[in-house]
Amino acid sequence: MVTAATSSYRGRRPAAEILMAIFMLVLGLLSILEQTVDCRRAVKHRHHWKANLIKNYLKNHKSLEGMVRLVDGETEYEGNVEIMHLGKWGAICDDEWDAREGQVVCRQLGYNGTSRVTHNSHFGQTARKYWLDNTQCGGQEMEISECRFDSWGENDCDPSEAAGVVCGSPEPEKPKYSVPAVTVSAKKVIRKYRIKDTSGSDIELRLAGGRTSEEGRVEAKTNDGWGVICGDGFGVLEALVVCRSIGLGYAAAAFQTDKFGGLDLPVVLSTVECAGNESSLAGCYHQHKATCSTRKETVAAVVCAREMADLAVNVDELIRSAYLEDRQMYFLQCAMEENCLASSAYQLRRDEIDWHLITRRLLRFTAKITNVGTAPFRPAVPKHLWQFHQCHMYLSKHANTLSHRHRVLRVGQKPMHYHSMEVFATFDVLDGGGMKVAEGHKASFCLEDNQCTDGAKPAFACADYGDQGISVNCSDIYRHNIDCQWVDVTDLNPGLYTLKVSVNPEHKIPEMTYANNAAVCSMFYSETFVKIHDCVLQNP
Ligand SMILES: *[C@@H]1O[C@H](CO)[C@@H](O)[C@H](O)[C@H]1NC(C)=O
Ligand SMILES: *[C@@H]1O[C@H](CO)[C@@H](O)[C@H](O)[C@H]1NC(C)=O
Ligand SMILES: *[C@@H]1O[C@H](CO)[C@@H](O)[C@H](O)[C@H]1NC(C)=O
Ligand SMILES: [Ca+2]
Ligand SMILES: [Ca+2]
Ligand SMILES: [Ca+2]
Repeated sequence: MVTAATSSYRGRRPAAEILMAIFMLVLGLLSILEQTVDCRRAVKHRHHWKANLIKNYLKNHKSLEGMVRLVDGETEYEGNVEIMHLGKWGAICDDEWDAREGQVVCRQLGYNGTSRVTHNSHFGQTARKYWLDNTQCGGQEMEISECRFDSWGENDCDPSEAAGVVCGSPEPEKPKYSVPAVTVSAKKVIRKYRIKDTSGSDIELRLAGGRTSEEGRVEAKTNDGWGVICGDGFGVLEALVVCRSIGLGYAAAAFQTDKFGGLDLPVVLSTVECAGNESSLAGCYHQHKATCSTRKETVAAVVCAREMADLAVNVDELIRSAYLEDRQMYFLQCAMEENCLASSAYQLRRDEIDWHLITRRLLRFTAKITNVGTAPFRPAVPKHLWQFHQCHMYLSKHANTLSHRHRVLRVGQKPMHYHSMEVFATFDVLDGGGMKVAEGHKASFCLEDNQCTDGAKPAFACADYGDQGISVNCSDIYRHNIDCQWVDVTDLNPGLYTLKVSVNPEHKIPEMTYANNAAVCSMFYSETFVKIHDCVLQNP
């Protein structure tokens, strides 16, 4: 039987901060001792000694503060990202970790662009505390610490959520490390191999070590015989392919763990990466050499289920409802607290005295999200961990801000973590080259049945702390007039763009398929109006 328990990382002070406090306390005690014990000593000398100590401490801190490095990669251009804060290295959580963050990290390291960003502890589980979570860069920052993020150390992530990057090789004119030219060009190739090309197209799979036949560690039979899959990078998309290919339906959970045993078995596949729609694991990618690079070794494990939720974005509602609104920043202050405006708005608030009189241009639309699956969609959040956001108290719908959630599944003695979903939907505007030029950020949400069809009865309602979720054949509707239900397009020039509305974009909550989770539409934007048309559904 599976029982749920909870824990929250909120309110825990960073150890380094405590050390700093102790350091200051000791300094204070020293100065009191000095004053009482050694009265005749030269006052000047004493002050000099103390000032130097503090000055050096701060100087050392300053030069290292915000520094980044890549760890556990095969080359120096790749790895999990770690950042220095208060004299201590920490990891970065993969929530909202995407191309822009990768770009900033690689630039900060002096490398030539990002090849890709990685999630789910692709380069191994981290043993470090997370310094950053929910990072949001504009892309032009020189250092990742200049981007917006939850405050230092505040996070809801477990060790299997480390963020990583694969950077391009250093620019020839200013190489940061002296690497032989031959090596540099060789390292530019991203090593990605289809499993069927290297380990055979007939990968047999089975589950073992679970309490039911629907759960357990994943065992695979390749040319090397039966063995386990290394846990590095293993997530919901990979679990979905595993459950599908052994005929057990859909993935209800993916784990990087040793709770189902298997550490004594040979590793036959590692760093497996799927798109989620493959019919067999053979269609997925992996690292050619099957090794677990991790300090803490884990194997891939899954829980499968026959019935599953499946969210889909309603395209007609999107096309029908889109319009532009110009709004003064005075009225957008709550929205700013929730990171719902573009970076330039925050810059204005810093730099301009009359910032609250400046208007922003918002592309507003209604997002209707329907559950077309066979099981209710539930955010993995127990009710008592919901946070109540003061700014949103006046709204009848969306009264709760759901963030900092943590759900723990207990197997045997030790807890295992379900990933939480902080971002329910994302709204992006892309230019002709596929570059993100504007984005909406929807951290605050409340899931409920606003409209049901095919005889389904609404079961979820947010009012009065009701249960949250979306029932089968019901839709959750975010109307165009709700706070943050927009993309801030102030910085956009008139022209042709692509609007992309994605739901459950980071695959944090299991679904039947993610192929219907993003509506990708053409967008015509002029000085005075916007037209959304020709939408297709695809992967987020
Ligand atoms: C750096 O990136 C630019 C643009 O992407 C490319 O033209 C150039 O060849 C790259 N340099 C190296 C050394 O990879
Ligand atoms: C899976 O989805 C990708 C796009 O995300 C697509 O290119 C590919 O053809 C799909 N594969 C299958 C087997 O449907
Ligand atoms: C949902 O709608 C489909 C299609 O109309 C129907 O077959 C199914 O029974 C409905 N399920 C529920 C739970 O209402
Ligand atoms: Ca981000
Ligand atoms: Ca987070
Ligand atoms: Ca879906």
